[in-house]
Amino acid sequence: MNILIPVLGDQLSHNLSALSRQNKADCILLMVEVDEETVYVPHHKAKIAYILSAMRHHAEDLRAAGWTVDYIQLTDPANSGSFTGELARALERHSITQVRVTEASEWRVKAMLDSWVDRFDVPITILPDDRFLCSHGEFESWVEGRKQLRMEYFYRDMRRKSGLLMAGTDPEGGQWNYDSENRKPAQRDLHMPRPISFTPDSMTRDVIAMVEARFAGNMGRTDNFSFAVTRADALRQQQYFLDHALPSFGDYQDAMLTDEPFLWHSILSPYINSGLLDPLELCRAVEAQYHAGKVPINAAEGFIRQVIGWREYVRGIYWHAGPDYVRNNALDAHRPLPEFYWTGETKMHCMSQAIEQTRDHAYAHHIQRLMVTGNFALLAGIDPIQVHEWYLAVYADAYEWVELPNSLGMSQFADGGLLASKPYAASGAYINRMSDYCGRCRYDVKQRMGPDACPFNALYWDFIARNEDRLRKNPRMAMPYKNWERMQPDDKVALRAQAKQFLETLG
Ligand code: FAD
Ligand code: DLZ
Ligand code: SF4
Repeated sequence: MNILIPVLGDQLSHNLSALSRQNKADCILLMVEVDEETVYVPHHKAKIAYILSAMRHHAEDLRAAGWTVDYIQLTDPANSGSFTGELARALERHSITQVRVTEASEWRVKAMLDSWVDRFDVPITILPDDRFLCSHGEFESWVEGRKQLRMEYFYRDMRRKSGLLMAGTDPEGGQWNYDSENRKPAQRDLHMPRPISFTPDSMTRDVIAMVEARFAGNMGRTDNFSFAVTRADALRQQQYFLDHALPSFGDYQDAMLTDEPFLWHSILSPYINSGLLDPLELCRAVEAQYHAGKVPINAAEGFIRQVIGWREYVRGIYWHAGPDYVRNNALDAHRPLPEFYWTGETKMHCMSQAIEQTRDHAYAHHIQRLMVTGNFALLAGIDPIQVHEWYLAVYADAYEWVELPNSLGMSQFADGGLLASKPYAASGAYINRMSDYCGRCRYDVKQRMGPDACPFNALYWDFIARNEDRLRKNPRMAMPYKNWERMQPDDKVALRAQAKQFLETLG
């Protein structure tokens, strides 16, 4: 045996590039649970439990497939606490002539892997991660010569490249994008699908006990832990989604309902991002459901757009924008993140719903992240780094490459429009249209002024006024600025005073 292959916590795929075409008898796979990964943000307890349990189960699967796996647990007394320290120890334990590793998914870990090349006296090969449709080079070629980077055009190229939902050179159904058919509000439905609840086995229970002991102060619950932690179970959730939720996914993609955290969403992102599920295989299965006449085009296209469109696009933006992307603060927002983001203790029903389900399930769907918690932070002028660190901590699917462009770019417009053509800023009317939250709220979504007024309303106009110099020239913001201009000066002053008064209560 002479090849050492580190397998990171988001590389839990049997077809990982570092493993490809290797003779199993020549290789030792190294998997390590390390402090530095568990503390770079205060991860949700269920997120840590999910990743570590999925790692332990994957190590078993790899062994069953004939690989030798050297696995170091977090509580191992000799554990150095870092990927680099564990590589050094493994090189001492084994007689190794080369190291192969699939590239890291984020800048922080990339810098670490790059440093190994000079640091260790053994050849180190870093391979591209080919679990994505678009390579780094391909994305850079797409960027070249473009004034604006817009997801829609990138997505069309990915459709052509993958052949997904294509009828020759034309899009299936005649349209590239059925987004306008993805915006129905939902009605409560007794037959609504629920994600499968996987009962923790003894390995997962051990991890949960360790997490509860070691990360007691972190946000979240584990007593209701029900994630799949193996590829086999993740495939069961995939099949459940295809059969039960996908048919209505398109219609209700943007909808929100009280005490219904999952609706018709797939709840597959933790499995896709850690490697248990293959995104392209999933998209082909979605396409097959469409061709079999089991799901409408707006569902199949809507889903495939999220995966080969948005997911690939945000990864491209992350690497294109560089390691300093995180420092962007185009709207000059500096307010600290309110404490209720961690507790859910707020009278705004939409916010408490989104945050409480985040605490309970390490999950919120896209519109809750973008138009409730994200929108509130944007309107209130919360420091984008604090917003980013919150999203990175609290969701089971959160890794910086996918979370940062979504939070800092799409939701906070802190990159000044590199990713999104306009800020996703909205008053209470949007939340009222897409949910049943407002009917159950202490505030009145129709009021703009006074103690019962929905805070989103005055905050929205305050955001518009505060950012006039930065946003007025954006053609997609013409309408809000026209409406702001039409308002009576006294109303403008009163709205801004109402917003100021509310913001002061945030502490
Ligand atoms: P579905 O609604 O069933 O969608 C299907 C799949 O499409 C998802 O599993 C995911 O793989 C992909 N997808 C959908 N939208 C996006 C998107 N905008 N970017 C990338 N992939 C997408 N997604 C993450 O995977 N990790 C994150 O850390 C993350 N942070 C986010 C932060 C903010 C502020 C916002 C607005 C969005 C974020 N997203 C993130 C995108 C999206 O919210 C989640 O992918 C989705 O909610 C996951 O739930 P699901 O699997 O049920 O998704
Ligand atoms: C998120 C995470 C956590 C909490 N713990 C570990 C760990 O102990 N070991 C590991 O290999 N990976 C972990 N991860 C996922 C890593 O942060 C992720 O694989 C890196 O970000 C790779 O870029
Ligand atoms: Fe949220 Fe305002 Fe509706 Fe209350 S009234 S749920 S605060 S949007």
